[in-house]
Amino acid sequence: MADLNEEVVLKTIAEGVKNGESSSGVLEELRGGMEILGQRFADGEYSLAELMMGAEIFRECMDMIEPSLEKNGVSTRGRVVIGTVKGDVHDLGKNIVAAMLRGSGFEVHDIGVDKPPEQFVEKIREVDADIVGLSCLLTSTLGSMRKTVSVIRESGLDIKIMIGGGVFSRGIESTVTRIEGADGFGKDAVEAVNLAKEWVTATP
Ligand code: B12
Repeated sequence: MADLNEEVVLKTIAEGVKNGESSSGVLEELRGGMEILGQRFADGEYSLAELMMGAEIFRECMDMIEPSLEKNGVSTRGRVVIGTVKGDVHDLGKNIVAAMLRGSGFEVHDIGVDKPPEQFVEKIREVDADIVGLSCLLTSTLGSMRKTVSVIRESGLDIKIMIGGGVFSRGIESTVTRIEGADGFGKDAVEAVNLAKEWVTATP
């Protein structure tokens, strides 16, 4: 993945899927590759074009993996609205979280990337969501994440707010407590699903 060897990556993933390898294990490996890719970009070894190519390979892999993530979604455990905050267009991680939540039986409404707080609020109202997930990858959009959390809180909606994204996993900001008003932080899609399950079970 980090070497952008599309042919090898796609072949390896296709074989893994065929042999029934664990989807989350495969995803973790891919994510590791993206980490290295990001580091090479940060070091000036890769250009933006290479970053974009990595994203494209990742997307192709997701197309192969997603059906196995989603196949065990049967009933609706709860409704989730998810999106990437304003100013940020990264969506690969958010899409994994959405797919895993769907696979665990949640009804997920993905509003996309670069979304202002008002659009989150509007969608939460429209679908009467139980949980909202906010994704953020850039240090420069952390303010946007904070604003979104506070606008949702000020709207008076009865909703659990989950935050996540590379900006946290990379350790730039340490923990969820840094964003006042959010109910929980998921470092990856598995944690996101666990939090969501915990919250809907706790609801009487
Ligand atoms: C791919 C990529 C891109 C692609 C994005 C394509 C797409 N459709 O998403 C493109 C090429 C468009 C891009 C653009 C840019 N990028 Co970029 N990008 C990356 C890269 C290499 C990988 C990100 C990724 O997808 N990782 C894989 C996914 C699976 O991981 P993830 O997002 O972390 O998601 C997991 C968890 O975080 C969590 N999670 C994610 N969302 C959520 C939500 C919730 C609710 C929960 C609970 C959990 C959760 O679960 C996921 C699955 O486990 C990172 C490097 C890195 N190490 O992150 C840089 C990186 C994020 N980008 C960076 C930069 C600087 C940019 C640009 C500004 C570059 C430029 N000069 O234009 C632009 C910004 C555009 C914008 N306005 O948003 C920097 C950010 C640095 C910083 N401190 O802010 C990074 C870190 C690279 C670097 N080391 O310099 N980028």
